[in-house]
Amino acid sequence: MGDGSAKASVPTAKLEARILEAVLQRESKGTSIKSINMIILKFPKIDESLRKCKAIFEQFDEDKSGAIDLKELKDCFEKLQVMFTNEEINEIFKACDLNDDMGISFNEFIVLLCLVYLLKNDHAATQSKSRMGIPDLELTFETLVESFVFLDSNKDGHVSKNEMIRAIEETKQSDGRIAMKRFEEMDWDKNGMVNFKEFLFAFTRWVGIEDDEED
Ligand SMILES: [Ca+2]
Ligand SMILES: [Ca+2]
Ligand SMILES: [Ca+2]
Repeated sequence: MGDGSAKASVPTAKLEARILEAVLQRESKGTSIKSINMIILKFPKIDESLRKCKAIFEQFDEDKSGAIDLKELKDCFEKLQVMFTNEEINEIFKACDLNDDMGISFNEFIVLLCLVYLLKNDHAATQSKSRMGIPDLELTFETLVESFVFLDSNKDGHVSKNEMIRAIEETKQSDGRIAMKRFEEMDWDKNGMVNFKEFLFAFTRWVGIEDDEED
């Protein structure tokens, strides 16, 4: 856990490109979030909702190993009626298995579901109101997407350090140093930019979700 080294694996590049494309598309629609304080005010609700996600996680961890393996993930998508090709599922699995232990832990699972939510944005909109049959969580995912869209003020799909600084400066009451620290935590590969996936991983830590938390 907590190993921040950049992964050199190429296979997820295609998926990363699709995520970026989906983020850019979503960004063109704007956001209702107007300040960092608005995001922070939503933390308790996000936290509560993501904790409920634990029950879903446990349900799909069929062998109760504490992690979701590739086969369990396939079953999971089937049950949620999320349609992906085998190749796509492999890519998503790899992209979200941040510590490369061939299992999706709880915080990795939250990121995974949120990415699925983002990627399934367009297709499912026509079918039903809920994309994945978990409306509560989807509302939270939407808040996370909106928060990212707000922070990425030039809408290029990445939150830069300057964008973070500007957002903090606009919020006079907020402690800029803490926010800067948070930016640095988010920027896993230390390239000065935070992509949507990095943002999500950081978020699962900010709201206090731990892997090995007691029920
Ligand atoms: Ca398992
Ligand atoms: Ca893992
Ligand atoms: Ca940007």
